[in-house]
Amino acid sequence: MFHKILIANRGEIAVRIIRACKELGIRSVAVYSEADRDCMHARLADESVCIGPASSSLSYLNIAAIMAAAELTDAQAIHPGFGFLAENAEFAEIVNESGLVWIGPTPESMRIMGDKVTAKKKMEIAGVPLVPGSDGAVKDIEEARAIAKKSGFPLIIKASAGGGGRGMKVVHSEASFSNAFSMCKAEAGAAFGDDTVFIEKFLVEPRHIEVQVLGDTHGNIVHLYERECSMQRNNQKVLEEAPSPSIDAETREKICAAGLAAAKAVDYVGAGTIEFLMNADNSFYFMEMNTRIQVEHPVTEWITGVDLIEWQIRVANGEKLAFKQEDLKIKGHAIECRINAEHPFKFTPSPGTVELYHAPGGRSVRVDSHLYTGYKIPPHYDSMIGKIITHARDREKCIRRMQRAIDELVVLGVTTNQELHQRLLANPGFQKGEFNIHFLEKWLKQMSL
Ligand code: MV4
Repeated sequence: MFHKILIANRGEIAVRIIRACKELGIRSVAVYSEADRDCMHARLADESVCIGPASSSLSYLNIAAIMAAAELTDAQAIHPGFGFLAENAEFAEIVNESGLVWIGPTPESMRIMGDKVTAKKKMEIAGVPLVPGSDGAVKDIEEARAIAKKSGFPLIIKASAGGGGRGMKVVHSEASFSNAFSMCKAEAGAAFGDDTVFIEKFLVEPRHIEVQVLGDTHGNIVHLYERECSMQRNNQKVLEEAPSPSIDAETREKICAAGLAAAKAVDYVGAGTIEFLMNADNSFYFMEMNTRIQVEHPVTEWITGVDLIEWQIRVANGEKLAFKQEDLKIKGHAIECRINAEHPFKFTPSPGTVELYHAPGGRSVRVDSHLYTGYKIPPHYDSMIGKIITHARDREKCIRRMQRAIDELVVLGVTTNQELHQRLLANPGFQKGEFNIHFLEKWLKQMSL
């Protein structure tokens, strides 16, 4: 096993990875920006190295500084967490070529999945269902018009180098199509340095369901069932759960098999997620693959009993998966609420000093957070300050447990989205499991707080 791992991230996920390292007897190296000197991850790690100023581009995205920190501390492997450099194939390659171990998939599979047109081609060959639309990239406006005429409206134009909601445009009628197409292409070129775009039929009220996969370097790949991630606003998930409350056993088997086929098509190594959109009739389509650990991984950990960060590290070390697909069964239900330092209904960020922090506890409650009383939340990074995860035998009990856990949380000094969660958990539509990706935004509009 590795004797030392560098964690190229900050905050909650860095703390999560440091904890896994400690439990495995691996020394940890934290990197931190000048704004993060007093951040929990820098304190919890065995060693900490400052890698630059507050601005992410000069610190957590600064490859040279991170590699220098790894060299200085004699780290053997690098865990990227999520966000920042986690899906940067070039960084993964630099890590590997420096004789260090990248705790993640091969740069090759990162590149394939990072390019949505290439990813869709792979998925088509693997027999994974795709949203009807253009056959790959759309070269020019003439070709685009022909496809639009054939598939009809609404449709969606997506940048091949985009993802996670970046670089896409929904078009409702022919009148606005040409403009939207040129705009999307130009914006993609400016944002990603690649103006390749493709077209899909726009699914009107889908759910976002994603399948967790895990592969080792010996060719073993398993799925760890699905997560329901439809509860989102502005492409930011707010609450996730596993299993999905809206699918039956038969649909579950199908979507998990599709996720597994997707992972196998790229000989996937490590933890990854296949995102699908699902219609009301339970038909589903591949959207994209995230080649990283995700924020919402704890709900999967809880229903399967698998420590995903531990297994990311183990497979990076060349170990074989110690369980087979048939060993993995769903146990109960898990929900995660993301706690953000922001206004609960206006969503404006709320950095500043945490005057008091009291975390919920008790039976079947997990809190993943880097918060402590006196901590000064810097304004430079994501507003997520922690996650509360609950587990129970069934969904109803799990919701009740989450309600009491959210009520127990105390964060003074900054504003959090605690009240949003309280209202959401009490919402009949949520409680019935009857929602799609537009539910939260529509509901917020109605409330007009
Ligand atoms: C779509 C779609 C509807 N139809 N594609 C948003 C994130 C990125 N992964 C792709 N996204 C979407 N693609 C087709 N053909 C709707 C979305 C979408 C969405 C998807 C999942 C969760 C939240 C979303 C919010 C807005 C749009």
